[in-house]
Amino acid sequence: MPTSAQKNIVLLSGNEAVAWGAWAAGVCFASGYPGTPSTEILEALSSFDCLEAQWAVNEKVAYEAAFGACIGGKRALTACKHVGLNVAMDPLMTTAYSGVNAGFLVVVADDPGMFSSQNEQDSRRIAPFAKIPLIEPSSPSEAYRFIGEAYQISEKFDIPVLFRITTRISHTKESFEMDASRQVPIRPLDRNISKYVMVPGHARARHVDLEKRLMRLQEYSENTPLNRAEIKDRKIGFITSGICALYTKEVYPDASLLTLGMSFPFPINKIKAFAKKINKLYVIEELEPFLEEQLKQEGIKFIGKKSSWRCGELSPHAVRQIVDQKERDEQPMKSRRPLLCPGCPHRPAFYALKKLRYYVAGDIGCYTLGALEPLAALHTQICMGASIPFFEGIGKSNPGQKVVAVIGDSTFIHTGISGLISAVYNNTKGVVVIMDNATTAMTGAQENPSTGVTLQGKKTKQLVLEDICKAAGVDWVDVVDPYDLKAFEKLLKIRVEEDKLSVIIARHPCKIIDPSRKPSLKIDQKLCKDCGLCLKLDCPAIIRDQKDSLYIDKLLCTGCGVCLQVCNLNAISER
Ligand SMILES: Cc1ncc(C[n+]2csc(CCOP(=O)(O)OP(=O)(O)O)c2C)c(N)n1
Repeated sequence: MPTSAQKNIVLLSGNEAVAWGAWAAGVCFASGYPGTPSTEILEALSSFDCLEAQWAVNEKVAYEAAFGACIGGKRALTACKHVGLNVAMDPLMTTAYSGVNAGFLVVVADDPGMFSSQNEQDSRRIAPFAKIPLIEPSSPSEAYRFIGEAYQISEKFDIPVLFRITTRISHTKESFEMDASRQVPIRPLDRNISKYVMVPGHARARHVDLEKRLMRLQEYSENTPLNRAEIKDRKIGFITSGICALYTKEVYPDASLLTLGMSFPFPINKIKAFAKKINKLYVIEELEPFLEEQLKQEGIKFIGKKSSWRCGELSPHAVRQIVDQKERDEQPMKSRRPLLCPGCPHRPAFYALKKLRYYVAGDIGCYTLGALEPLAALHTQICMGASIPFFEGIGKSNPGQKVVAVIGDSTFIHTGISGLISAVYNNTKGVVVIMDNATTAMTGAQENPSTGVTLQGKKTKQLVLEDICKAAGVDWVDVVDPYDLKAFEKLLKIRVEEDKLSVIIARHPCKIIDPSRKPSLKIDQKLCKDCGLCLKLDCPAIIRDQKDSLYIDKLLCTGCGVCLQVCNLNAISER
């Protein structure tokens, strides 16, 4: 939001800057699926009434809906985290061939250091693979400015543009002057069949055309001010991109610097010209040696980083160490142990699963924390939607082993439904638990089709999970409140013993969206024998005092009553 009427000085995070940049560039349609660190881009776009901003069920659908808007003649955008881009790879690869009508941006937020991700893939490599240009801002203000430029590139060269940021840019705030005016360039709906119907005959021609477009983009990359050389001290110089440009500037303010805001197609002549002027040339980049490899190919002499720096995030300190040719020596970051919130409905479900000693094929969401001690009741988590297919494969390869799949409501809708249909089709037996907390909690409680509300707060048709499961052909579909531990455990035991495929929907709203509380509980010290059973719930409200006795923290306790059901000695009661 502008904070000064005269100068429009704003303080924005990188994600907000992307949204404002897109707004100023006339974006009319934006679609995404939540994923840290990219989530706030769509959330910020949702506040503009002049455009359509949507959560899609997954990144592939988001990409395709936004691309549809681009064919329709409106500037469009899709945003996701790095692993989300993997889900959207299918349309991404072929829309490079077809090209665009109105401008189309794919904003991807990588997560070096894996603050909230299952891998730290370097999405820059996707640009040459998909043959699309790559834009990398190094700050929120650049993110704002580069968006407009990226749309022009997309339209001029008839191509989707990959706009890559990282956690540090997404979540860092910068104050800068913003030209808060909006221009909306619109094109007519494109009816060019040979461009948008990628049958082999058309696609062959579009591939040839894509190579020509890339050659023109190469020339553009050599001359664009997005790639900027600052010649200062010629004894030492750096080639860098993204947030690393800021780190390098901070540590070596007097050095020469070539910052690549458009790092694919690689501006090789500009780089050669820069390298010639510099005595000692360094390449500073996070994760993969993406720039280094290009320089090596061209025989340009430079000093790069040791391979230990391929893992994890960089920092100004890291830049100094890379220049000193040191190995990464940082100790792993000490962080607070993650755990489920007090009153989280996932907790009792995992308590029961652990007690029954089933093998649990898990998925990604808050419920993945069920893998941590003392619950330790979730045995796999690789990518979104993998739980049900894993459950199928593990069960079929281990007859006799009781295997259960566990998946959240948002993840089920994302890519779980297809796994369930496949399990039904292939005569799979066993129990799938859908942990329905009525929100996408992991990424900050976003709406999804089962909540019946859109990103822009409009009421919509609510997806009924039990109807979907029944329609998929599941034999038994039950709904149970996991707060009722006994009922949940009993049902689970019954269904696991049956030679059928069943779904149990463990339904209770997340405490973030329903912060209501009951009176807090207390432990009667006279009855408590410190057997440790309640501690197995891993509830943050159950704490040891200085005398080593257990007590329940009044402020943290939500009164969910799960510990009360677990205690065999009736030592827990209402306050
Ligand atoms: C492909 C992909 N997209 C997005 C994410 C980010 N993400 C992780 S879990 C999750 C959804 C969690 O919601 P839900 O399944 O309802 O479980 P909850 O957190 O509410 O327990 C999201 C969006 C991801 N890890 N991978």
